Amino acid sequence: MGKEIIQNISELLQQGRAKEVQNLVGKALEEGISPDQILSDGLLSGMSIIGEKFKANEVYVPEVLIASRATNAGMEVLKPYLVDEEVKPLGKVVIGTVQGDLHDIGKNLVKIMFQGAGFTVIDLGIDVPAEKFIEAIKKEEPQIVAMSALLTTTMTEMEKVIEAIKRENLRDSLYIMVGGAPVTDNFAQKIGADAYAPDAATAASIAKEKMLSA
Ligand code: B1M
Repeated sequence: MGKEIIQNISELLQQGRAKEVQNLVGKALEEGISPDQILSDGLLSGMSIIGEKFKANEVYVPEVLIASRATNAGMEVLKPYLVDEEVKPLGKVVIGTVQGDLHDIGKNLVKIMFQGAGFTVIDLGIDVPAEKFIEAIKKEEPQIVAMSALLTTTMTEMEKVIEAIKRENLRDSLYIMVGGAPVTDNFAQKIGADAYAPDAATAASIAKEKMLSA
């Protein structure tokens, strides 16, 4: 039964049926299926199938977009189960997808994992220019800045944000983390970030370790 629901979540998500995905995620939780399993085998696995089809030109941007909306809708239902409200606050994170980039599923997942680890997260959204990062850093005084990029053409924006942070003399007080499919550890080092994380859970655990050792 559990396997069937998970399979249905993945299939409905690929069809972009957000409301039904939300309902099924709720039902799966009621049936005692773990939030982690719903996330990885239902939502992310469905999104990854869409990604493969997109790459093979079997589906196009509109289909990917509605599937993404369904993924984000499903993640909203899961969020309270992935975030423990009782966790002691660890610090503040400013997060955003860099300028020119509209991908937000990975960024949203990183946000949820940060919240789950006890961070307060200020989410600047997508297509965030360097000036907006600077403005938020000055206003919110976070310990961590996290940037996401999904395109090879936008990952270079991360360096621009870091340069702007340095120009504003804010670099020393910040731990800068980067991630997203085209980003690598090498790239992170090259642009002067403090850490690269390949996935959302690793991002949260690196950030947590950093705060606990500070
Ligand atoms: Co786009 N897209 N897309 N797309 N899209 C990719 C990224 C692509 C790889 C597809 C492909 O061709 N195979 C390709 C990029 C090629 C490249 O540059 N190398 C691509 C392209 C080309 C484009 C357009 C240019 C297409 C077009 O218009 N012709 C266009 C660009 C728009 C723009 O941004 N300006 C575009 C548009 C879109 C949609 C809007 C339709 C939609 C996004 C909707 C949304 O996000 N709300 C979309 C989607 C959904 C994808 C794919 C299919 C899925 C991305 C995703 O959400 N994955 C993607 C193909 C793929 O990745 N297989 C693709 C699931 C998500 C959980 O993974 O975001 O990688 P991800 O996050 C991971 C890690 O990377 C990490 O944690 C997460 C997992 O735990 N992580 C971080 C992410 N951010 C982090 C930050 C951190 C740490 C870790 O900070 C510390």
